[in-house]
Amino acid sequence: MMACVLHIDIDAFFASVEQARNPRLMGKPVAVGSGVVASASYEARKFGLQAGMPLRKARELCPSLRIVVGHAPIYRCFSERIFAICSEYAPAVETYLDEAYCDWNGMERLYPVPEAVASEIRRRVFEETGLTITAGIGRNRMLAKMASKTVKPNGLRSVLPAEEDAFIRDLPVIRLPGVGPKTAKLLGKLNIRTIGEMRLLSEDSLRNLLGMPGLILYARCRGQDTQVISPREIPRSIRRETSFHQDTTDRETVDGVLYYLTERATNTARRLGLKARQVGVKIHYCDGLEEETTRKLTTPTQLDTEVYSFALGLFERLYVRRVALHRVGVALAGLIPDDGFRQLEIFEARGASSATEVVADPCVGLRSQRRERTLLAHIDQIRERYGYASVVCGKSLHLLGKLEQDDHGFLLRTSSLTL
Ligand code: TTP
Ligand code: MG
Repeated sequence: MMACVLHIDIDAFFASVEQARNPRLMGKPVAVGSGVVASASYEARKFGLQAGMPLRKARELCPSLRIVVGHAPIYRCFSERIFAICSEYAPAVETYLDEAYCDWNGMERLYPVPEAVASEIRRRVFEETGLTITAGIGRNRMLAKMASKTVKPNGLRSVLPAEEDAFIRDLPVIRLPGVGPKTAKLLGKLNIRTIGEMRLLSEDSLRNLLGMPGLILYARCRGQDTQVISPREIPRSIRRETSFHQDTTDRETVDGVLYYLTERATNTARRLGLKARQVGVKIHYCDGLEEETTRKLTTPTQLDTEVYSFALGLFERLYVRRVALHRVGVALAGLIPDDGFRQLEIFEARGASSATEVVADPCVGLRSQRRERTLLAHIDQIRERYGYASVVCGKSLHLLGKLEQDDHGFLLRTSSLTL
C-alpha cells in the first residue's frame, strides 16, 4: 500500500465511558447529556436516539433510557489514554475530542500490512480501556475518515487506492467531509446527489456556488486531500503587550488598546486551535510600578467577548492609582486544544440540579456562543485574506483616528504581536 493514514473514532464515546465505569449500564440504552443528548449508546440508538435530540423526546422514544449527566474530565482521561496508544504506532498523531489521525506515510516497510497494525491498536484499546474504536485506513485523511464512518461501531475498513473511486463515487454528497446539510441542499437543487455527480461541476462553478470551500470540495469529490497530519504544539502562553504612544489616563484609549490586545491574543489562539483556561493582565504605571494578575476560568474559551470581559475585570482590579499608564498587556495561559469539550461542561452546569428538571432552554447560552464563534471564524478569514486591519471590532473602534494603521493592524508603540 502507498502513503497512508489511519483514522480512529471512539464508539459512542461519552456513553461508552459511562458503561465502562458502571457495569449496570453495560448493554443498556444510555444517554449522556442534560437538556439534549450529547452521546447515545448503540443500544439507545436502536430506539432512534441521536446526538442533539432533546432528552424529553429521547425518553418518549425509549422509556427504559438511563440518563447520565456528563463527566468531562473523566472522558478526557480515556481519550488521552487511547491517543497515547496511537502515538506508540505513529510518529505524528493529530487528535480531536474522540478522533485521531495517525500518519503512516513512509512507514510501508515497518507496517507492510497496515490492517494488522490497526487491529492491534483496536485490541489494545479495548483491553486497556474497555472501549471500542472504529478504524479506517486510506491514502489520505479524508479517505481514512470516510472509511471508518462506513463500519461504525467497532469496525475496521481499509480502502485501497484501486478501490477509492468505487468507494466514494456513489455515496451521497453529505458523506463528503465539508458538505453540510445546506451545501447538500444547494447541490440537490442542481440535481447533484452523489459525490461522483459533483465532479460534473467545474472548479469555477463550485467556487461561484460555495465560495472558497468550493475549491476544496472540487478536490475532495475526486478523492484528493492534501491536508497533512500535524500534532498541534501548545505554547505556554500567548502574550500581547504594548506601551502607549504617550503615558495616558484616558479610559477610551486604554480600553481600546486592551480590547485590541485581547483580540490579537484570541485570534492567535483560534489560529492555533487552542482555548485558554487562564486570562492575565499586566499594567505598568509611568512611575515604574508594575502590577500583574491572572484569573482561572471555569470554562476554557477562545472567544473575544468572554476573554475581554475577564481582562477588563482584572484591569479594573489592578488599576487603582491615579497615575498615568505606560504599558498594558494581556495573556492567555493554561492553553489546551479546542477539542469541543466545552459543550458538555455547559450541560454539566445546567444538569447538576436534577435529571428530571425541565430546563427552559439549555441551548440559549450555547447558541450565542456558537453565533460568536461563527462570526469570529468569518472575521478571522477576512483578516487572513485582506489584512488584519480590514476589520475593526468592539472597543478598538476607540482607537480609530487616535492610532495609525497599516495592513497588519494598529501601529502600536512597542508591539509584541509577533506570534
Ligand atoms: P461522535 O464521535 O460524533 O459521537 P459518539 O462517539 O458518541 O458516537 P459514534 O462515534 O460511535 O457515532 O462525538 C464524540 C463525543 O462528542 C460524543 O460522545 C459526545 C460529544 N458530542 C456532544 O457533546 N454533542 C454533540 O452534538 C455530538 C455530535 C457529540
Ligand atoms: Mg465517536
